[in-house]
Amino acid sequence: MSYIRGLVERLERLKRERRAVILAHNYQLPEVQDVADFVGDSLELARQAMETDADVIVFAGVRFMAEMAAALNPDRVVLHPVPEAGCPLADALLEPHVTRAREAYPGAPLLVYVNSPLWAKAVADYVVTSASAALIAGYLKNQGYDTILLAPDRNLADHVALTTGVRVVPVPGYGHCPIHEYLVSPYYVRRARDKWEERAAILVHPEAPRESRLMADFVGSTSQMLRAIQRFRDRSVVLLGTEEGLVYRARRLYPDIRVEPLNPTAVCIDMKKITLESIVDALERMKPRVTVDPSIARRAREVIEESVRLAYRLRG
Ligand code: CIZ
Repeated sequence: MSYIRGLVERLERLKRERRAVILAHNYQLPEVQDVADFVGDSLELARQAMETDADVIVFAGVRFMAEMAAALNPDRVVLHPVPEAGCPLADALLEPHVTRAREAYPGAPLLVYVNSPLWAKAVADYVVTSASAALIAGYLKNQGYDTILLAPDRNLADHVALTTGVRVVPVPGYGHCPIHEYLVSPYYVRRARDKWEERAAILVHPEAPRESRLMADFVGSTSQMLRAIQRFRDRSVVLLGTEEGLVYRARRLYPDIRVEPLNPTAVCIDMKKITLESIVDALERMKPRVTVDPSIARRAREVIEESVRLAYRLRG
């Protein structure tokens, strides 16, 4: 038997024995997406986990995602195969940033992006995804707030400010995802336009810099991009301006549409730390387990649940 077939068979056997599901983020390696029970964005996955009757969740993604899944599923074992798979954007947010921002802007609601540590979700007024941030900011504007705080991505804060007209203060001022900031930069968008002109549809993530967003045909989260691809099926190619792993997912969903990465070097090495071998190993040893402080997890869960309910209501 081939090495890979043997590995996948071991994985399937362990999954049955442990009553486990594998959740994989849209940015995971193709072979990890292939063995996953669900592939999606971080919040979709954490909520998906709540709907399964599995005893064990193997989270193939970065640490903040695994922690959110653990917080939303307190009665299940959550395994994160490579705990050092972190997120520099999430790690940029520290407690003094929040304290100082709350002091500087008293009464301003704090929106915390899912790409953040669990403690920050627990102290947030709302937890937002890149898809729900503008909706919730618009709702707050209608409630009379003219200033809101958004942590930790400054580009998402700018995107929300531009699309809603609300004053959005980024907390801290410099938080960014290096992949989107440097590898979905205006240079790569211009390079694609020079090559393809209007024959390409360019879709970029809100974590990309303002100039990249302004030149794109569409700006949205990974799940919004996946849905939007169909709208551009008349173009010669759809270019995804985000971590390149999303292209594999998109090609599986739309085999008849040509989908390419805007920049094939936009690779998040933390996302790629989760391998098939590490998943098999985690299931075999039933570790590394994700442990979260129960009181922080409870408060984070309440804020996430309330925010999700509000976003669904606002979407109509
Ligand atoms: O929340 C997520 O999964 C991330 C990191 C991005 C997105 O747009 O889905």
